[in-house]
Amino acid sequence: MNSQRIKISASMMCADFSHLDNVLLELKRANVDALHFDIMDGHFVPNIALGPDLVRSLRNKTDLLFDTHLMVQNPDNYFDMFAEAGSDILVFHAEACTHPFRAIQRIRAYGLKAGIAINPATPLSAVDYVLDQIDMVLIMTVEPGFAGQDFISSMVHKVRTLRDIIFQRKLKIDIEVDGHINKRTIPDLAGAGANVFVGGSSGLFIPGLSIAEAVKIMRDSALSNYSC
Ligand code: S6P
Ligand code: MG
Repeated sequence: MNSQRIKISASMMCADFSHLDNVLLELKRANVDALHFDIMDGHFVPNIALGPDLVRSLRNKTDLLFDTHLMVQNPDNYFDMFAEAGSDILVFHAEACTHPFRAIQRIRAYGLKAGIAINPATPLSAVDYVLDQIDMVLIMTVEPGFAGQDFISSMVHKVRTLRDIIFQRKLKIDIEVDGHINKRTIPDLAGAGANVFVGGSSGLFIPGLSIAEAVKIMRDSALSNYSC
């Protein structure tokens, strides 16, 4: 098993914004692999969150990988601003994008990695034809839009099916899971083949637990159950 494939991505929407410098320091010390930026436009999802200014201001402070999750309609309109702000991977939703091949080409033209996200009720067939073009599939394990929601357990089967397809086609694609990711849900997800885990209010930013302790719990659960 390749332990380097396991990555913990911190959902910045769930961080304490009144102490962002400290949070960043703690995340770095805890050896998280990436910062996950939830971009919400109030149309694709019924919430508004984060924007390019936050991404840009944190880009000056850390070299962690920036994982930008675009929960927006017409994501193509936002690639420029989030590429310029300092994202390393741009992840757009299959449901929001009419021309995914073109979108991927545009992301690549910025020299960035490309990922596609799918909502819980969206079948894997939505990404089937672009699988050999992308670096990551993000399987939403809650409906996008809010932190603190219940896990949709049928997503474990979706992850396993995707892992099998990736294996059969001999592709190298990360499988990211996002939504109620914590020590209770990671074992099944890692066992099914997920390797990038977004830590939010239930897994990483937990009152009474340090970020370092929370990251260690998440990583250990993933490492001891991962099956690729
Ligand atoms: C949800 C968003 C997520 C959340 C994260 C919160 O729309 O894409 O990245 O920030 O899921 O974590 P939790 O543990 O509160 O579900
Ligand atoms: Mg997200």
